[in-house]
Amino acid sequence: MVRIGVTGLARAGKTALLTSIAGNLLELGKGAGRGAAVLPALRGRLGERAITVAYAPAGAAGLARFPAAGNLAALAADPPRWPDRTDGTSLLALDLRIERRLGRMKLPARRLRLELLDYPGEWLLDLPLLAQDFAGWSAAVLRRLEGRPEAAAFLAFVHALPAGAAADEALAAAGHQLYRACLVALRAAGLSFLQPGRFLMPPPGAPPPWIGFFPALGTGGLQRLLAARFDALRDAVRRELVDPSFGRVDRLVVLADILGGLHGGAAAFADMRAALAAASGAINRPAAWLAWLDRLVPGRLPDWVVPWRAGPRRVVWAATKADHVGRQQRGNLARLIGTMAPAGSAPCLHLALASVRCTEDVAHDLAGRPVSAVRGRLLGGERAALSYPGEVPDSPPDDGFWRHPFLALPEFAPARLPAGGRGGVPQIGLDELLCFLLDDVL
Ligand SMILES: Nc1nc2c(ncn2[C@@H]2O[C@H](COP(=O)(O)OP(=O)(O)O)[C@@H](O)[C@H]2O)c(=O)[nH]1
Ligand SMILES: [Mg+2]
Repeated sequence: MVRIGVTGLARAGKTALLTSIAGNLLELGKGAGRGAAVLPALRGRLGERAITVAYAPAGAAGLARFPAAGNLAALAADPPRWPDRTDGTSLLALDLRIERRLGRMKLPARRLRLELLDYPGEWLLDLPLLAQDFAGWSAAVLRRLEGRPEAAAFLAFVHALPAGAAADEALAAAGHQLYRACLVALRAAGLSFLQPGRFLMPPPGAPPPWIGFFPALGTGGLQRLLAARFDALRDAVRRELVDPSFGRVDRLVVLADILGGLHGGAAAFADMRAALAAASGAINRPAAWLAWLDRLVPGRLPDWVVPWRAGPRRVVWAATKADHVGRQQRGNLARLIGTMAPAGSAPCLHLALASVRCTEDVAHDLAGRPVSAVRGRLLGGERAALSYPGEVPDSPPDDGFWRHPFLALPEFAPARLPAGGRGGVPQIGLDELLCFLLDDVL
């Protein structure tokens, strides 16, 4: 079994990616002639070996099933529609059967269960908490909030707290409400580095006992109460990482709408950059402190630390919705995410991805010079529109860039599926992504 976690900052395109993976793999499995144009690199990797792909029977994992068939029907509709928006976690499970041969002799087929877990992006930003203590985390958060209008009410509350305030449930609850409201407002303003992510996307079921805290810098009983709850949240995050239905992800795909961040302006982009840096730090250095513990008590560490100590075996950082820019710009986009989320020790791929490609590349004449633009149908219309949002920088841009802000990113509608669906879901980069993720098991 291969278990791939798919996560990303909000609205980054997780549903689109899982849907496109299902659509293209199912089409690839329909065999020669049909799926010839689908995922050519993966097809090449398989060589002469035939492959069949089917949805795996439900019920195995006790997780909601990803609605792949319904989503694919939306893309195949006339006119095509984007799949419905969903929150929460779900699992896409596919059974692959890959022919095996020894020379000319056929061996029993290889069976491979592929599980893709739609992991809330908000929770990704809770991983860095594992390496922080409450005081350090609070100081960092309060620094980030300083000067943001959305945080004014919460900051006023925190600054008015006496340093030695005693443990008081009403105070903790009031502060928590204000902090949560502040996170919601910041998310609405387009920011993504919002911690704890579980305040915005709580786990299913009754509110957990750790929920009532907020970042604060005191010395008294209240501070100790808040810190204890922060520690309880970290324990919950740790437990989840090894939950049999939820954790034990051995490959990870992290999606980020970098183009959206560029479009959002200097502050939104800086926030996205900080969020990616924190996430990649947590993924790449799963636990320097565990390596240290390891030396102290070799072979004695409890089971839960093992997968996390190892970290994911393969990591992909993908800049999504890359069909908003022309081919030349997509190279820069992949390099840009590479500088924002550097590789760790595990094999790592940075790429520009469009899970559901909505546009075609066209050369556009800009003041007598050809630039690489794209053309696609706008959402809610029949009209094809041309778009040239500007140059994508290949590293985080300096002040000069923000003086000529990145132009609008139109919302495109999905294109009609080529060859009545027999060409799979049009995409950019998906073939490369799957080859990389599955390279060692194919
Ligand atoms: N042009 C384009 N838009 C995309 C693509 N993937 C996602 N989107 C847009 O982003 C929206 C959110 O994507 P979704 O997959 O629902 O994001 P999620 O919240 O991470 O699951 C979609 O409704 C589309 O409008 C893509 O490959 N190309
Ligand atoms: Mg989704």
